[in-house]
Amino acid sequence: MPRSLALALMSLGLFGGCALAQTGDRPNIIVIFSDDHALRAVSAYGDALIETPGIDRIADQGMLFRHATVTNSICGPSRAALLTGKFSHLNGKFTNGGLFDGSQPTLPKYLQAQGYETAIIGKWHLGSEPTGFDHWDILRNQGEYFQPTFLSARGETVSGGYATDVIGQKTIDWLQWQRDRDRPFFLMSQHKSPHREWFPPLRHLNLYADTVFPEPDTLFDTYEGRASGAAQQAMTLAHHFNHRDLKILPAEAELAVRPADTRQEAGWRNMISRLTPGQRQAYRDAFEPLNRPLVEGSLDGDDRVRHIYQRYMQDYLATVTAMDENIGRLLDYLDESGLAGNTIVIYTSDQGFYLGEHGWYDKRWMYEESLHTPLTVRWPGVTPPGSETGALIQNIDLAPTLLDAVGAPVPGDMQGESFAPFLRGEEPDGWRDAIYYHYYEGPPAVHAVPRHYGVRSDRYKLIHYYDLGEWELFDLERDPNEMQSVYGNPEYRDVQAEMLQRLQTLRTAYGDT
Ligand code: SGN
Ligand code: CA
Repeated sequence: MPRSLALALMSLGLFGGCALAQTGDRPNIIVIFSDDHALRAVSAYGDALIETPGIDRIADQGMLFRHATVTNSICGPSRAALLTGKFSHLNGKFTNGGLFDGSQPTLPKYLQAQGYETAIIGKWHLGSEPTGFDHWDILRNQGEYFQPTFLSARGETVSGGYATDVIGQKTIDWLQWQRDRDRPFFLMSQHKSPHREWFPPLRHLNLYADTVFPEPDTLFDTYEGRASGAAQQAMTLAHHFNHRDLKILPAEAELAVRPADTRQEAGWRNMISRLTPGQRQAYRDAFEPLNRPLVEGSLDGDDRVRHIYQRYMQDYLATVTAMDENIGRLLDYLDESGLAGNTIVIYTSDQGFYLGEHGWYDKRWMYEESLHTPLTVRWPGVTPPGSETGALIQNIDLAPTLLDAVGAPVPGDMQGESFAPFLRGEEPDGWRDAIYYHYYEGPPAVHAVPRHYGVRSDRYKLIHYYDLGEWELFDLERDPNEMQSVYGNPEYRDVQAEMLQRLQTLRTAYGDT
């Protein structure tokens, strides 16, 4: 029902006393947010590695965004961009290190001012305590896959169970029992999955053990034809994927005596210490046969990488499946409770991820797989079901879009644009024709991806690795896998000049100088 009609009916007293009179018909909002979810692991995008019927329901009943991108492809900064509608250089969250400044205005604070009740459940990863949320129940730091510790205004609690299921259940519990039924709500339900080190739930330990996943064309990339950073990173399946990623658990006796020698090893020890001895044994039983060729060293060269790729996919995708099941459960609850009709549901992730493309895992680069993030939005009665757009969207657009959707003013200092017109089935005039990107967590940070900024149009991408003094230019139409930079190629002289100009224009417009 249009808001004006509801207000007219209310003024006639037709809704007097019922819940709708108090909430108006302003939509509730649920943002389901995951961590490191590649588009190739969402079947709504087509040609995916697995089926994700839960997420696909949102897309089938709403709109799919084929070019949703992030401004800085890493966890904390992505979350800050979503909350503030601003690039890192304005919201102050440049890398995963350091605390998010929670005193600044954010989407949940603006929604509170509109009378919304706000809540966040699950992974937060911004260091400082959440602000602008009436209810928060968050994982500490990266969080644990089993028996995770949650932090809330009341302190720390350990929840029994598998993080994805726990977050899924806490989300439904809040909707069912805890929220204020007289107010519209804004709820962020934020999964840890499918983050490294990809611990599947016990019910799915061997779900994909017999599946042979197709390899990406670029699995055996040699990194020629690009800036030097591509060859110097530390995120290859061949050389950097390790015993933790394969879930090679130490024997129980060894667990008690061997100290953790690195931060990563300490994190891993914490993670596996959360499993019960029985759960650890189930992991050993499930994965020992699968890991054996790698542990025994019976595979070499490409065959070894192929096996690692399959192992990686088995576990990564099983964590996606568990999350997708919980998304399905949440959508069922919305249907059963009658909330579905007046609730905007969004599924997105903090960024995409490499599933073997370029021989990699992880994210960070402005290359396509990690620049993009899945995004689908269901807005019943407004967004045409099964619709999609190829418009260039960024994560800073989410805050302005949601404020626009609830009829609130969009603050002038937000740098994103409302894409609500697309959701209403319109093609807005003058939508952006290029996006800007800036990644800051260069070496010696984990995975050794050089700092860079760049611009992407519908066809071209220009990247500047300013610590290396190197550039890349890609023609995405001819070279969708970004294997050969054409920077400096005379054939692209005009394109290069134009892209350099566009980059300068965006840097100036966004104030990143
Ligand atoms: C951990 C992971 C890295 C990952 C960062 C950031 N290593 O350090 O692979 O890039 O988190 O991820 S792990 O061995 O601890 O899993 S992010 O999603 O939080 O940005
Ligand atoms: Ca992430």
